[in-house]
Amino acid sequence: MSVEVERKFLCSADTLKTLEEMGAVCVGQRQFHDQYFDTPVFDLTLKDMWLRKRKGCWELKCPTTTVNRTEETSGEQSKAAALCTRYKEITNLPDIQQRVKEVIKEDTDSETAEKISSQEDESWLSKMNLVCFAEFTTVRRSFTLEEEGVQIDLDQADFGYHVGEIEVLVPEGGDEQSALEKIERTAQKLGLTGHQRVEGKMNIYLKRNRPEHYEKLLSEHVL
Ligand code: V4E
Repeated sequence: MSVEVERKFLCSADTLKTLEEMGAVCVGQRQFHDQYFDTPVFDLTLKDMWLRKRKGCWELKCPTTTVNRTEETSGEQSKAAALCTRYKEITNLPDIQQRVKEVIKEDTDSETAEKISSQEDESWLSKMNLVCFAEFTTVRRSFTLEEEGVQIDLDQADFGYHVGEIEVLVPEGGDEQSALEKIERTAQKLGLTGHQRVEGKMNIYLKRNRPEHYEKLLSEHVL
């Protein structure tokens, strides 16, 4: 299970030119449709857990338990870290079902719980009371900056939001501080100056389409 360390940024008219000038290599363009699931009372997203189906595969993003080691972190470093998100990504379906079951266990009777891990069809969704709350299509152009080992994605969502992200995948137990430093150097090369977190596609989607869900996550400081 890897940890995805990521910083989002707003694209400008110069972004493509800057990527080329800094030696980023375009590794392709792809399109994918995401469907996100939660219970009607937001059990997963209130815990900052994001269950989605993308290209027929299930993925669960969960917060990491890693804490910043302040004695090793300067003020500038922690400011840079605050602009980044870190999530574990689980892609094995039985592990996803197990994790989800733990979170919503109060709502799941034991008979259902036993059956969950053997479900190969999608009936596990209704058994756990999971419904789709967001779906959208993204066109993504991806670039790599080989000397840093970072990926830069430029996303265009079908509801009219354009956002970039600098991403480093850290294997379990790997060096997250070094990932943050790579992201910071890449951000400087891209000329990013903002000191505020840039909103992701989901923030914008929920704000526009699911205001009640958005307000709840905002009031609980998830978003
Ligand atoms: C983690 C998360 C969500 C799940 C989607 O994550 P995101 O990285 O925004 O989507 P995407 O399509 O770029 O996924 P990838 O292809 O990189 O795996 S939805 C909301 N969150 C939480 C979150 C947050 N609190 N703040 C920011 C800036 N982003 C995400």
